Amino acid sequence: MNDAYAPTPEDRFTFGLWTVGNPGADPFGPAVRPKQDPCEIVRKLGEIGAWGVNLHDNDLVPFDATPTERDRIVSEFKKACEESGIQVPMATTNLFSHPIFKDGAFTSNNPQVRAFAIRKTMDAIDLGVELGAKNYVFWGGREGTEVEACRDPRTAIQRIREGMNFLCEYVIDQKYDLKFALEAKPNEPRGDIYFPTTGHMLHFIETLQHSEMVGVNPEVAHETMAGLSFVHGVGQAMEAGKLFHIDLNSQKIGRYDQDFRFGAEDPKQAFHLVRLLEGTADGDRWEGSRHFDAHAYRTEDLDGVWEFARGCMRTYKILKEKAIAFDSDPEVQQLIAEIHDPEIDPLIKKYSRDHVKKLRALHLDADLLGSIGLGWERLDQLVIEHLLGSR
Ligand code: GCO
Ligand code: MN
Ligand code: MN
Repeated sequence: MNDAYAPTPEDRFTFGLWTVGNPGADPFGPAVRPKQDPCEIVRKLGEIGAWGVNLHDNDLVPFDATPTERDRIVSEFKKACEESGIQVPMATTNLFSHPIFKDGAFTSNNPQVRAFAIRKTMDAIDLGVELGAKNYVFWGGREGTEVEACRDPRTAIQRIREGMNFLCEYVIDQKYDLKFALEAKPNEPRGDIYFPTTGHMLHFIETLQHSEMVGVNPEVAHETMAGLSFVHGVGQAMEAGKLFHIDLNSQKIGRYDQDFRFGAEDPKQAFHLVRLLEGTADGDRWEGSRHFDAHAYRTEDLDGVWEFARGCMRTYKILKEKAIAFDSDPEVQQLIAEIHDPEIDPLIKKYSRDHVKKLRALHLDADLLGSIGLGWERLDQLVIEHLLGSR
């Protein structure tokens, strides 16, 4: 069957070992699905048409593996990836599961814990590079507090900066072709996590020694938890040339981190996101991985997991088709056509005394301008009609 929504390598769809491998445990109950072997996951990803797999160090190599065990596991995994045509575009470090990280990794008050975190990350970077990763994600899940009195937030920020500067130097010194992508989250598992949003991250990055090699990895669920527009956050990262990676999933506002199948909640926001990433309205297509950092509902068995994975990709491609149709709709184009005013445009683009003089002399009728309807009701109705398939 010729399926227009069948994923292709150009779609750049990736999943984490921890996402399709998620066994469904939550704080109130244990796993409901068997643990899947990483090589099996890779084979299955190949079958369903994904492009890549991403991993934390310990998704593949157990925390206490010996160097010999590590090498054996890695070489088997590489073989499975090659045989399945699966890339490893991103890797990351688990700096949150082991009790040593219970009060943070890079932000811990104990220098021994901070040293351990840096060393573990260097090893995990080596692993990622060995597997071919070009992006390295930092999600500071435990970098936060419940007891605010334990540390000055400025100290926490300085410690993370030192950690990032150290690890950037490590990558440069090793001559690795690797970029860092920082992932924000407002809370969970900590009461409050440092750098709660992508916007906080974007500023922090500019304070790093090698800011050119550091960008962001925004996640739908995390910005939605904070009640923010994900599309605006991603747009700002793209405009700054700092969107290095993206975590796609879905989430109801004001809840815990739900990590639902892409598009499961708020398909309208998902539509606007796909439209932005694919550049169907304006601007270039973003060429990075479309990574699904999500997992199947706890109600599912393994069949349900693969149904979930196919659903993420399929919904993305359906939304892409909708975005193309929407942006080629003449009525849409007419409604959002940019208004050009050859007299005014140059005046407000750049300050000069002459421009100030000309601006002051302009006749601008505030009441008239304020009385013009913009047609956004119609525009949004067109969004809905395209989405619901009646246009
Ligand atoms: C979460 C995060 C993680 C990270 C992953 C990679 O809230 O659990 O989104 O899934 O993305 O650890 O750094
Ligand atoms: Mn994530
Ligand atoms: Mn998440």
